[in-house]
Amino acid sequence: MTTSTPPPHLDFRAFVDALRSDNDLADINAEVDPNLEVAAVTRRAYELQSKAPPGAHDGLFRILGASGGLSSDPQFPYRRLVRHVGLSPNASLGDFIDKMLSAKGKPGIPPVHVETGPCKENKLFGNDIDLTKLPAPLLNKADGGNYIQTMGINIVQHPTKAWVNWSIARAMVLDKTRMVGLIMKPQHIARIYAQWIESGKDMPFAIALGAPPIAVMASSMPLPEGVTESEYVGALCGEPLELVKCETNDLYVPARSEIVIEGTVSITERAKEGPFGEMHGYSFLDEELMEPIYNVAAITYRSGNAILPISVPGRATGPDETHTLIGTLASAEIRQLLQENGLPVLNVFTPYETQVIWAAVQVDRKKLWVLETNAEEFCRKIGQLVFRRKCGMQIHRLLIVGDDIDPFNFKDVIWSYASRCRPGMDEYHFEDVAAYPLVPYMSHGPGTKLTGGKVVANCLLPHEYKQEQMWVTCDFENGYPEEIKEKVLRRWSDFGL
Ligand code: JRK
Ligand code: MN
Repeated sequence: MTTSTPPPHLDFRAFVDALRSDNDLADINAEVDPNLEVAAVTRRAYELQSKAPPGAHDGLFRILGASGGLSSDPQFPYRRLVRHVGLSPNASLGDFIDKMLSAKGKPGIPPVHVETGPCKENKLFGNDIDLTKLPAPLLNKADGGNYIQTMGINIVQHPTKAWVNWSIARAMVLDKTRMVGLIMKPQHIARIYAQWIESGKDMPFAIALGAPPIAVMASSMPLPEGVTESEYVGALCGEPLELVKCETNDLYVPARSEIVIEGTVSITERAKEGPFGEMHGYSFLDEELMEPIYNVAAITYRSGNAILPISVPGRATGPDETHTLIGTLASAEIRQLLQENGLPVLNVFTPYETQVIWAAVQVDRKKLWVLETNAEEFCRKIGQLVFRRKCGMQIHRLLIVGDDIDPFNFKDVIWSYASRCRPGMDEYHFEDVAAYPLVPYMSHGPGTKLTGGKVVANCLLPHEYKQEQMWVTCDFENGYPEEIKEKVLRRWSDFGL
């Protein structure tokens, strides 16, 4: 193990310290109840974009909420997010996406195995394990259980291949030694779990809570099947991650994790999971999911009151990690997919205002002309690519916009959709593709639940496929010559404005 203090993107505790020095963290030393109160504080913090609230508790762990929420500094709203990957606080969402894609095409850098690390400072086995004594928070009054796992990395390995998958998938406490968690197709954890069922053996797992922030990001990104996320992180950092072996199985976890829960996921036993307040802002009362049981064999944790990170998903009036991570990282992967297929796409983004159900695809119009295509052909091609891939799973509406539109600016996106996309003729429907069953109009709407309900909306006028735009945009920026604009700006305060 290296002894020098690692940078914030490689160490969760250094990350917490960085937020504190950014004046973007509220240290709460008063006791806060994990039964709804911790979550209510966190949810309000997302919505008001106030500092990230860690709550103290008399139990084993401290709690950090809203680690991926928008920051309290209106000048740098994405500061907390870009801190995860070692970018400077003023980095934009576009810079963040560029960073997450920067290891594409590079060989992965496999992690190094170290003897021990901070996560091994304390160990609990057998009768000492009692999940019900941990401050696992109840996140919403309709929830069916206390969710200990909302921001940890779920680590599993394919039973016969070298592929080790890292992802985030929720899990709630069932009793002293058991949890139950969502294992949903087509996620990689579900693909690997299906292979364990085939093999007839329970699936070893580890959940690393308070893991290196850059690893949390890669775990929330829909990297292609077979990619070992820890190797992608190594390539992103230009150096290997340090991992340490689990106590009770052969998996490896980031040595600098706050808390590690390990054991096996049963291939036969299931229990009721949820209701859970999900990423679209609903906790459905009729949720009747039966999901696999996680049997816990050991818990290890860092000394000095280990920190349990939590996410409290909800309405994106206050964007939380299910929007800032899931949406932004899906945007990155979709951009990569379209660009590697030779399409003239500059950027892709899932506006938080749409609960990350929509993605705006920004097209380089000059390069579009060269393709000699039209709306129908172009939109169908993009829909076929995105809606048939796992990275497009969560997206139900793709908006094809021109390069006069900033996809990160929702006012731009909604203006082009409202004014350039003719209802009916400019909409290309996909009813034979896999749906995202968590979207409320799929789970609780009319029609089939598992397929369809997706559309590509063409927000380019027909002539934009061939030539320069035939309009002048009527705003201050575009509607006036430079000398008039300069004059107005010069005289602005004289006018008493
Ligand atoms: C799931 C879910 C989740 C957070 N995917 N993701 C973040 C991401 N099940 C879940 C989830 N949870 C997720 C949450 O399959 O329970 C950041 C805070 C998204 C995945 C992502 O992590 C990865 O799609 C998957 O790319 O990895 P690969 O590509 O390797 O398969 C739930 C909420 C929490 C835990 C807060 C999910 C959630 C959809 C939900 O309930 O809304
Ligand atoms: Mn994966």
